[in-house]
Amino acid sequence: MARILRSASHWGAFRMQVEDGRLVGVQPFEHDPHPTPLIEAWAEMVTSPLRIAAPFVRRGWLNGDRGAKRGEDDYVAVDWDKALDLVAGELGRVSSHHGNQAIFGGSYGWSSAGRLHHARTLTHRFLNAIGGFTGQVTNYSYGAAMAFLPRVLGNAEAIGALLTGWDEICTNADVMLAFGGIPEKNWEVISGGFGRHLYPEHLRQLAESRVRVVNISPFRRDFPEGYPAEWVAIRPNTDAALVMALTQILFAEGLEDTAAIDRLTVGFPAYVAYLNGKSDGVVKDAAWAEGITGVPAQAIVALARSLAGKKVMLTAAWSLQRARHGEQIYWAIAALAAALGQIGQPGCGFAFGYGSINALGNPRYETPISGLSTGRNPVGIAIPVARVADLLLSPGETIRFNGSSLTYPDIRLVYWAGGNPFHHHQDLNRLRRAFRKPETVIVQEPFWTSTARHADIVLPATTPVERNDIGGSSRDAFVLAMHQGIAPVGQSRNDYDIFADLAERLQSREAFTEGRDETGWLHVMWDRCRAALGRRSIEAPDFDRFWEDGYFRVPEPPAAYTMYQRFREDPDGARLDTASGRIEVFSPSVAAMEDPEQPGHPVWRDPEEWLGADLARRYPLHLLTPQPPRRLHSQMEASRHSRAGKRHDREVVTLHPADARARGIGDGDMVRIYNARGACLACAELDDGLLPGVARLPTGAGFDPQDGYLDASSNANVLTLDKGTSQLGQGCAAQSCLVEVERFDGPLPALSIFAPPPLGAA
Ligand SMILES: Nc1nc2c(c(=O)[nH]1)N[C@H]1C(S)=C(S)[C@@H](COP(=O)(O)OP(=O)(O)OC[C@H]3O[C@@H](n4cnc5c(=O)[nH]c(N)nc54)[C@H](O)[C@@H]3O)O[C@H]1N2
Ligand SMILES: Nc1nc2c(c(=O)[nH]1)N[C@H]1C(S)=C(S)[C@@H](COP(=O)(O)OP(=O)(O)OC[C@H]3O[C@@H](n4cnc5c(=O)[nH]c(N)nc54)[C@H](O)[C@@H]3O)O[C@H]1N2
Ligand SMILES: [Mo]
Repeated sequence: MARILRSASHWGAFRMQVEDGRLVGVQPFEHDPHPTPLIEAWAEMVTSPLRIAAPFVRRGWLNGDRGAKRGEDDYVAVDWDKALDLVAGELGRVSSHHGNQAIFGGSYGWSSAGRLHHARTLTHRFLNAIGGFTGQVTNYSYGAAMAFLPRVLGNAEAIGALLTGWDEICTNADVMLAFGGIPEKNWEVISGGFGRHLYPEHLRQLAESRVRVVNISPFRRDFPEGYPAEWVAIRPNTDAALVMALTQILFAEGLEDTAAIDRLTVGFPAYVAYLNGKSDGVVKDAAWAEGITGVPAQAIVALARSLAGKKVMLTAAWSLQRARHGEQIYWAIAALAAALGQIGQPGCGFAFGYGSINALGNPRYETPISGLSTGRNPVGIAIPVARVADLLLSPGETIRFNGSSLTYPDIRLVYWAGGNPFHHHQDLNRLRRAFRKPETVIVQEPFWTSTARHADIVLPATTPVERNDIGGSSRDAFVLAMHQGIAPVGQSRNDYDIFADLAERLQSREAFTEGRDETGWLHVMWDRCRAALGRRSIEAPDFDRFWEDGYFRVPEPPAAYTMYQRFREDPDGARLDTASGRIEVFSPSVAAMEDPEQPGHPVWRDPEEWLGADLARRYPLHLLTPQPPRRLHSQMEASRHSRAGKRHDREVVTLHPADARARGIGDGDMVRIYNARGACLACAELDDGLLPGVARLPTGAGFDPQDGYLDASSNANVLTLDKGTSQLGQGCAAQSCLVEVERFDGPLPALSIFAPPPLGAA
């Protein structure tokens, strides 16, 4: 019997139907109860016209232009030997003339599922093998929290690791406050590939439980329709003020849990003094919070009182900290949970991101599958990911980051594989200027993305269905065999092989490959996984059997898990990894940064671009740029499934009917969204479940720059703010963004993003 061919993506595992060497269709993984139709995009997209057919070099670069026309030029096909010689030559030149810190290889991005062929990991491994590079730390998802939360909680597990289980919440909690809701669209994906979409089960369990759910968000549909949830409509970026008022009320009314505060935290008095206005004369009470959040004071008081004495779970979407001063909301939530007294009690306390990604709150599978190590970076310089444009534009400038100083090196060469900065970064017109600064930009990609169109040398990479790999995530029960279904499309090659051949040219092949090829590494990866399972007394088969079976299922662990339970039971024996061993409501190490923005406890700082700003008179709508429901970021944007969510190939922007009426915009009208940084086009959808004054435009549309200002497509990041969350976290602050919207009656400009750029003859 022919083996079933299987593969996996960040949006789920699937089986491949291959006929005559072509991928003609896919079927969902048989154990996935709720597969997403996005998996069907594979059959369509692997041979899409947007695949990069061969290695290409930008014509102007070949003729000596070092960046001026980057992003506008045509491309010339070259053979692989020539392309690799050019790339190796440039790496060697920059390394010997300027040092390896002049090579920027952070290469942020999700790339593809599959742990071996993870392009970003391989980029780092390769660049380390040739002497290192300037890298990137933290991430776009929760960078602000990731940087500073360890100072307050001892680690960053509360954002991404194994969270308090849904079972525990549904069985034990009375109330769940969900800041940013629990939007079902985000549960399509997990990084690395996975077997099961379980969110509808969790949601049903929640609906059938007696848990009172409160969705605190500018958007009612952030909690799925048809499920019981109260909606508290709040102005974007103001949640910290609401949480501070809730905490202030608990203390003012003597409702706080003094015993838990004493046992689990340090530093409450300084915070309470601030809440009571001792340090700045402003009492952070309900009336104060109403002025900022738009939530009526009476409702705030009622909400605070309704929490006291109840078993409460507090959660917030990751989006809340992708805003100016986004650190504060997470810190304030941890403090509120401490004041309520239930941290570590079954199903209670706080944890971030239940609505942000699939599998948070699953049982603790801890599936032990991992890929290659990146090795050590001898350069030792890394910027916070979202400071990429600053890095390129301002060599020599020094910034503060999480208590340290960092000076930007002078970048001469950029190498990107597995990410799309012209999707993920903010203020793209500025990023475009930044991308014109280095001497050489190398991009390795399967598709003609906006980033590939800003490269000098473009190397075509395979997709997962063209190679063998092993996928999986620690939060899901399945280790997944990923079989090669078809031959590489066009002249594309695996990232691994590209790097191995480049390493060869730079005398580092052995360091990169350790003498192994794809098959050799897959055996090593499986054997490590099998050994780790064995240490937990879980028996797994040998490689051949695993490969034939197509997956291995990790047995169900005990479901009950609540974060901080051991710490609560024994705060001295199971100390947190903070300076005090406790939750630091006041952090001496943050206070010692002498940053005027950070007194050392949670603090309200106005996010500058928000509905309370002076700028809102000119740009009166707060633009939220959520994750797209029909794709992963920019991936598969050109597929039928993604395009079916567009109108006239533009994204849908959601507006409140009153805001639309005031601007003469009707449902289905085309609009131009603009601010001082840029403009783009979208199609209006009216929804009275959105707070007036707010607009929502999903990310992930291609970038089709016209004139340094207008994007002919709907890329939200031409509008967003390119500024760190603060000197503490330096995270992405995309959700702090004001815009104006007007009806667009003109003819729609032609889009170039759904066809390759001009490809000329040499
Ligand atoms: N305005 C705004 N912007 C945001 C956000 C927001 O909320 N608002 N969210 C941010 C967040 S959380 C994130 S994580 C980022 C995501 O940003 P990215 O991760 O950069 O976005 P992707 O579109 O997933 O880019 C992955 C790229 O890898 C390529 N790729 C896939 N497989 C392979 C492979 O095998 N080899 C190679 N070489 N390439 C491959 C894909 O074709 C794609 O171009 O966006 C951020 N940007
Ligand atoms: N389908 C799909 N799912 C995805 C992704 C994808 O591209 N496609 N990307 C994945 C990735 S990389 C990540 S990091 C996660 C991100 O997960 P999140 O950051 O949670 O996702 P968002 O969609 O940006 O935001 C969730 C909701 O928060 C609300 N919100 C925004 N700002 C505020 C605010 O200031 N206050 C309040 N109360 N609410 C606010 C918005 O209405 C939004 O719908 O999503 C993952 N899931
Ligand atoms: Mo993310």
